[in-house]
This record gives sequence, structure tokens and C-alpha cells, in this order.
Amino acid sequence: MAVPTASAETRAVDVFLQYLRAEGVRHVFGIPGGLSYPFFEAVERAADLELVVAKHEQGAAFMADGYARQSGRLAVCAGTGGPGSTNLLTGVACAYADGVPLLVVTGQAARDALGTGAARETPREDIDIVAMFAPITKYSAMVTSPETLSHHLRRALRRALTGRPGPVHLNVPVDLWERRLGETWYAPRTYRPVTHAVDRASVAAAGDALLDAQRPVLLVGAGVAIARAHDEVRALAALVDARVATTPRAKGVFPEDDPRSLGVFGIAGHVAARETLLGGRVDVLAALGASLDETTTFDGNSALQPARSLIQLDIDPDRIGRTNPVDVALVGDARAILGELVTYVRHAIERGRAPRSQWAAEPPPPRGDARYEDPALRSSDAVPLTPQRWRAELREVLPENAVVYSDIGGHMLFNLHHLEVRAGQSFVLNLGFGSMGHGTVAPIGAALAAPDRPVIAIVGDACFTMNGMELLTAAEYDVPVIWIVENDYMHGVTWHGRAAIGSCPESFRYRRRVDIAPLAAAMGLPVSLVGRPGTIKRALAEALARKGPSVIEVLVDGRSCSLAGFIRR
Ligand SMILES: Cc1ncc(C[n+]2csc(CCOP(=O)(O)OP(=O)(O)O)c2C)c(N)n1
Repeated sequence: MAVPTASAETRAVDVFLQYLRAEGVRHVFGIPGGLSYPFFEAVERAADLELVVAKHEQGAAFMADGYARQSGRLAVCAGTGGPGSTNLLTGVACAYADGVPLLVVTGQAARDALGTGAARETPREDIDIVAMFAPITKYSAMVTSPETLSHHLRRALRRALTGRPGPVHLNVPVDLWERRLGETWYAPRTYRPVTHAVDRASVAAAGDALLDAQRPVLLVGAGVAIARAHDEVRALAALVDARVATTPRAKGVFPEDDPRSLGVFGIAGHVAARETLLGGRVDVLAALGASLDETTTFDGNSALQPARSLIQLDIDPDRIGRTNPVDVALVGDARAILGELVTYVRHAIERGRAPRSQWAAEPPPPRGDARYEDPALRSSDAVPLTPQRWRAELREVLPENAVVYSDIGGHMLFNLHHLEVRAGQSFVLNLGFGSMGHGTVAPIGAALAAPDRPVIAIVGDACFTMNGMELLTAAEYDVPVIWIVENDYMHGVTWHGRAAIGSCPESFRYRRRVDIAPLAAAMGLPVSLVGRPGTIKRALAEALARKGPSVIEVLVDGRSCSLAGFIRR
């Protein structure tokens, strides 16, 4: 890439954008305002960058998050000073919890006005915006001079994209962007090392344990998805004949139609995974990119401890051994380490060492309806629909390369349990921070990052009403997300949670029904209503054929099926 020569005409913002381009950035998500105007104007003028103006800054952060998750690259969101910055916080926290690389740019009052009571200023002495972002980013700083802008930016990019990825935040006083700079631009390889250290002794210990295991199980976590190590996991499972479960957040990272798949282990998981992992017969368990947190382990369940060896791989040493003591720790990038592990095991087998897995002598994990709780509800003809029924039907029409997003709520539990994510498809949810609205809005970013893949969001009615105004953004920019809004006219998960402990407060039900289809139609999206068995297939086929944003509202009887069994097992 050509290095732009510094000239007396180069502005700070031009250098800034050049760094972003070199990191592969093509979209900036945000809402312009007076304290960040020069930044947004420069983005808008740049022919090779698209400014996506959201309806709420939280939406901009969610979209950037979806873009980064899908592309595996840095994504950028930005807001003006004051509330334009604080509105970003929840979205940035989601990215931080799930290890998603974002650059967050916020506006600030001009340096000579800072601290004087300038409109929407947020200096250190007052509403300290840098401090607010600090605990939810890997770097949060105010840039105090044009000369140090590139220094802060390189440092921020290095942190966002090195080790466990995550968001970084730069707060920039408005007068600084247009200042002239006489400085050189540096290519990413000069400030952002891409090195993958692999500890060979630990790889050998893990390989030996897996080769000698009689009942090896791999528990695949979201770290495998971040590292794009799907193929390495499949190769390892085949070589040592391991059975494979995923954490809820990694659903589908190992294909659920693979004969070795046990499905999801953890909240709303599958019987086969639960009985295998907690059944006391697993001798070697390899937790790969899985931090073994509450949604996976049910409070650090000691029954998860395998008889002989717990192997844990994570890029962040702080996540190793948090809940369960490990025998072999593999610290580093999942793809690099699993690549080495596969090579080690393959060479050992080529040299005559036979894997000792006994799984082949046992019945395979259940398939079809036998995999699920309440299988009868998957074929129920009830009207309103059961949440199980329409999901069972969806399986037949879900495109083979679909990206499925879930939001947070009871529908998430049904998505985790009753959808099957097959090879080529992917499933995404922000279970780390668990914010409602993420699964409604992040798919807009995902669809921009992957125009060749159908992106489908399965969300609840309350998630939709919380952040659904961003459908206007999708309509404006013609982003082809299909929203399936499951309407039970209440905060279903909360209602069921309370019902499980014996009280059903009516406050979780709406005083007034909210119909989603007319809302979406008013936003300019084509809509369809699904209320009967057998109708989701056609609705989805029509939505896919439109190749633009659209909404399918599915009416379900939320109270008829208890979610309590999903929440704790
Ligand atoms: C921002 C935020 N507020 C509150 C919650 C707590 N919460 C989790 S799910 C939920 C209700 C979701 O309702 P809905 O979208 O209708 O889905 P359902 O449970 O009915 O399927 C609430 C209030 C949350 N996770 N995030």
C-alpha cells in the first residue's frame, strides 16, 4: 500500500482515515453532531468509505459489532459529545464482553473551551467520558494534541486487534481534526504484530491425553469462532474420534448435523450434551475457547470435571481455571494452537499410534426429534403456534449459508434448543453481556459485511420495541436483513422465570398488545404475519426472494410452554 506523503496540507482527520482504510474499514456507523462534525464530514466525503447514520448511537455500536463479528475485522462506531457518547456505552460493553474489535470515536468540546462549561463537554473534571469507557474497553483516552493523535490511534488499534480482541475508545476535541500535520503514516504491520506463540510441550500433553482418552469430548466455545478455527476443531474431532458439544454462545461453530455433535451444553442445551458431560464417564475434556462461565457450567458444576484430564485453551490466561481446575493449559490463538495440535495428533497416528476412543462402540448421539425436550410440541397443531413448531418447520427452509442472529429472552432459549445450525450456517448472540436489542440491530452490520449470505434475526417483541427503530436504518440503506419477531405479548423469559418460583406478576405482560407488523410496515418494510402451522416456510421464502429488509411476525402462545426447564438443569 502506498504511503501518503506528508504535506503541509495533510489534516489530522486525513491521517486518521488512512489508518482506518489500512485496517480494512469501509463503513463507519454513528450519528454526527457538532462536537464530532469534522470527523463525520471527512468520512462522508471519502469515496471509499460509507457513513451509516443510525437512529440511536447504541444501534450504531450494535451494527459495528455485527460488522466486526461477521468480517473478523475492526469496525468503527462514532458519536458526538455528551449523550452521543454515553448512548454508545451498552453496545460497547456487549463488544467488550464477547471480544469484538471496535474503534469507538467520540466528540469533545474544543480544547480551549474544555472545563469552561461548554455545551455537552465531558472533561475529566466533570462527566468524565474517558473514565466511563475505561472499564468496557481495552484502551480509553482523550487525544490532547494533533501531534499525538496517530500515537493514540496506533496504540488503540494494537490493543483492539492483539490478543483477545475488544473495543477501544478515543475521545477527540473538535478543534483537533482539521489541524495540519506534517507526519508519516505507518502500515499496520509496523505497529501491530501478528505473532502466534505456541507452547509445544502443552500441545504434546494435550495431544497425548486426547489420543489416550477412551471417551474424549471437545467443548467448543466462542473463542473458536473469533479465531476462525472451525476446520481445525472438526479435524481434531475426527482424528481422535471425540464427541463435540458447544457452549450456548458457540452454537453451530461445530455443525449440529455432524454425527459427533452432542448439541449445546449449558443454558437451554441438549440432553445428549448434558448427560455426556455430567454423566461421569468422560475421561478427557478439552474446553476450546470456552471460559466455562455460568451460562455454560451452571455455577461451575463439579460434575463437569473429567476423570483424567481437563484441557483448556484460551487466548486470555485469566479465563483459564476460573471455575474448574485444569490439567493442561493452552494459552494463545485457537487457530494457531489447534493447527499445531492437529499436526501433532496426525503425525502420531501416521507413526502407528492408535487413538483409544471407545465412542464407536456406543449408540450415536440422538438425532431428529429425539434430541429435543417436549418433542410433541414440535409437531403440535395448536393455534397460536408453539415456539417449537415453527422452529421445527424453519429447519427445512433455512438457507444453507444463513447467518442467524438471536436476541435475548425466552426466544433465545428456544433458538438455542430448537434450531439446528448445520455446516455452512452460523448462529450469533451476545450472551456475554446479554443486552436486549443487540440481536435486533447487530444483524444490520453483519449483512453489510456479508452481502452474499442471508442474514436472519429471530427476536422477541420486547427486544424489537427496545431497539427496532433501527429497521428504519436498514430500510434507508436497503440492508437485506429478515427479522422474525416472535410475539408473545410479554417479557416471556421473565414471566416464566417468575412462574418457576411460583409467582406470575402481570407487570411482565403488556397492558396493551403491541402488534409488530403494522409498526414495521409504517417503517417501510414489507411484512407478513404467521399464525398457523405450515405458514412460516412460505413467509421466509417470500422474504428471501425480496432481497431487501423485511419482517415476519410470528404469533405464539408464550404461556402454554414452560421455559423453566431450560433455565437451570
Ligand atoms: C437492556 C436489557 N434490559 C433488560 C434485560 C432483562 N431481560 C432479558 S430478556 C427480557 C425480556 C425479553 O422479552 P422479549 O423480547 O419479548 O422476549 P421473550 O422473552 O418474550 O421471548 C428482559 C427484560 C436485558 N437482558 N437487557
